[in-house]
Amino acid sequence: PQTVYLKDYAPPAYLVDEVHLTFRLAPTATRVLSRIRFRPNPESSSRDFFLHGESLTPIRAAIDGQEVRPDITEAGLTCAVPDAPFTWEAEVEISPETNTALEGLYMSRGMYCTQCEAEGFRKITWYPDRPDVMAPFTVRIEGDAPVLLSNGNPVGVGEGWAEWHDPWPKPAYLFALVAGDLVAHRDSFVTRSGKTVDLALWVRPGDEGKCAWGMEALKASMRWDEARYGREYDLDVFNIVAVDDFNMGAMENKGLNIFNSAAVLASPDTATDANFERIESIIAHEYFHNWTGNRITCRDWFQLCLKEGLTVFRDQEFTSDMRSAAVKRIEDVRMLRARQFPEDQGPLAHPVRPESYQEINNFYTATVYEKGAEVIGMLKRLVGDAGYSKALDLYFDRHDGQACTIEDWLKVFEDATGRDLSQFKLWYSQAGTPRVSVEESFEGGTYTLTFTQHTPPTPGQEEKRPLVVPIAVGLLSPNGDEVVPTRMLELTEARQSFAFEGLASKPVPSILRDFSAPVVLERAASRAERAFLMAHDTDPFNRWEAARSLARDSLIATIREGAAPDADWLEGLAAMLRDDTLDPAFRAQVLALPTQSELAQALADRGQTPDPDAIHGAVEGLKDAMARHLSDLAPGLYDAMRVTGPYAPDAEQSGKRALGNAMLGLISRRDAGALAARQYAEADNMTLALAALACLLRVGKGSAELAAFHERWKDDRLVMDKWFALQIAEAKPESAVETAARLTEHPAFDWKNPNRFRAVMGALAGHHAGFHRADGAGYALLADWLIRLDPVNPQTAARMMTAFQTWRRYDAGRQAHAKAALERIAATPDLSRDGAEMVGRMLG
Ligand code: BAL
Ligand code: ZN
Repeated sequence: PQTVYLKDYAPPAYLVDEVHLTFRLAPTATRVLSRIRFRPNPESSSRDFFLHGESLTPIRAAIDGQEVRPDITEAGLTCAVPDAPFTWEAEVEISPETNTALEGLYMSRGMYCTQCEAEGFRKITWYPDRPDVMAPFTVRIEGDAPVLLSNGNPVGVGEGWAEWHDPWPKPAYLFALVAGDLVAHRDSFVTRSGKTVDLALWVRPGDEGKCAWGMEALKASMRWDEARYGREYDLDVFNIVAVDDFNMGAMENKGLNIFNSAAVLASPDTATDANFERIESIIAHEYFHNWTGNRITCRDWFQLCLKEGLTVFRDQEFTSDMRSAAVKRIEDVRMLRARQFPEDQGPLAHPVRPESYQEINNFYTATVYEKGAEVIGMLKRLVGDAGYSKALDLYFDRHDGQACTIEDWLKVFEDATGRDLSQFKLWYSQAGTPRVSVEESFEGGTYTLTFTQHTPPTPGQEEKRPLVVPIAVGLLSPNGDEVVPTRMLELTEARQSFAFEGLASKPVPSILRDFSAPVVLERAASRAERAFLMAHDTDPFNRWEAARSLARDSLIATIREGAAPDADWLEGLAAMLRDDTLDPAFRAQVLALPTQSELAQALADRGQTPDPDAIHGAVEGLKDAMARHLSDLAPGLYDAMRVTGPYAPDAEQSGKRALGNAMLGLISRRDAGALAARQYAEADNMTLALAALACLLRVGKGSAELAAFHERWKDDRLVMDKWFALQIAEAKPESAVETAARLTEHPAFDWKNPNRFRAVMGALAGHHAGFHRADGAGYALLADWLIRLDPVNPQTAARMMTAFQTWRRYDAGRQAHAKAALERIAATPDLSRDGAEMVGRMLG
């Protein structure tokens, strides 16, 4: 396959002033008529006219009314055109019903819908399908569906047709069309300048009761973007549609967001608190793209982080404001470590702004999104809140309506703040997670911290340069008072010292507060010092982090030496749990242990080959120890966390349920699931029911409840995804593969539906000891299914191949099995470009 390089970027030869599309919908023979006004681009010296187009059946083409016969290839067409503005007209036929890849126009259970990012529009009609070609669109849809939607504002509607006009120039990847038998949950929003926007959330009949939360989240997002970023909505309508078959979480098409139904539909009895929080943040994310992505878009796909990193950062800020900033930061860092660090430390490592790709769909990664957001967060720390605001105002003023680059983005910060960002820019081009180590000294009242930074090599990047690393540090006195409040140190050299003067005694440092940079902090702090920080740090993130690192080290000591659980950590934990001044959601976070995959990486970092069974055993042992140590406390805390009154998925109630469910987890280790059975029987919401069912399965019970759950929810696809995933997640390591294999035989295992495929195969890949079973059965089962899915839906298959990215961490036996599985995928005839690139990088 062909590799595309950032360095080869060239501006488009032709620009588009206007697009008119007519769709005559039919499941296997939709006609798409296009009328596009082109003009030569004065910024380009090329006059080669090329339009992308894939899997299109040509019917006719004309220029300025004269029929033409373009040269058509698999990738698109070329044609002789006038050296002046002209009108291109074409008619093609496409088959939405047989489009299983879910890119372009496809059907999901009788409903037409589209997904055009990144390069799906070329499967709809011939077009310069690149983000730097922006144009206003007018769309006419003809079809027998009762609801016909596209981008922008409605222009007209009649029996069997509708017309839409989007006045804001946009790239083709933001095009959307939906047609089907849908019902609307409606509301409205008055913008700060007094304009009323009609809001609608479109769902299948029967799902009306799952819309209220998404709508509230939308209105909150609209309010927040006005208040925090001064960004107002710019159309008369805002539509969201829920779709069952969708590769991603959701898509920010202009004025017509399309959502995976899992990322928008929720009711208390079908969705957990975590689902509600995720929906709130995804609704916000897609809405925020209206300015960061749509009004200002990317020049090319290498700049993906320009819109994604920034929009993730904005949705993180939103959730922090709506809920608890400390808990949100902990959740985000947990996610970063679980998903982005392995990527950055393995064969799939790539910079936040990649420099080459074969298939852009493979770069919608945790690095581009989550590390991209961390880079924005660092920038904000370095320039301060006021500098950040000034830079963002300038960004919107200067670049509205443009397709931009990271250079444009950094330039607004330089112009707004006067700061030179040339070294900071390395964060965009240098892959890998930096390691920062610390030494300390204290002499004559001066306390000195000396930092050393080092980024290990990543594929294609052997040599790394020092980065600008903002390190937030506070100092505590030995009695727990904060003697130096948080100060932002800027580490710019490979080794650098920072002095704090005038101290009466040697302080205890709290380093990398609020996780001020996405690095691995290597610090040999004593257990006593970490226990002190766990009890006294004023920075909630570092309090959590101290507890977390003690738990991790306790587990590592058990795995390496069979050591008993760290008693100081257990005592510190008990003290935190008893502290009612602490937010229950925060206390629940303190109880969560590092993931088994993180422990495997921690062992590998210490030069030891991780044994998944030993890791699993140590985690189970520690949980048992927690259950014993906290046994006096757990029942009272469980009772205290009971929520009275009607269910609300807000921070307060969900925090209580999280801590109550954590207590249930501990109690059920000692009461053989008695309390869990009661909670399951009495639960009036999914958060309590699912947690109770998980506890039952964990202790080898719950088969009656599992059957009843199936009976009650067998017609609800989203709840059934939970039913599938839970059984695998809670299986013993030796039976996880068989559980997954058995579930693939279940009549409801609709493997072509991405949510259902992920529910089963994603759960298997997430079961560390089960997936990495010594006999390779986990690898083999996943490989079988990836090979089967690849020709049907390459994008979803390729994304799940990342389950193998850590394969080189393990012992020779496991490596041989994983390698054989990867080689089997690589050898599959007609493997997709998506899949070939992924396995190639992992085997490379
Ligand atoms: N743009 C793809 C989906 C998202 O990041 O919002
Ligand atoms: Zn996004």
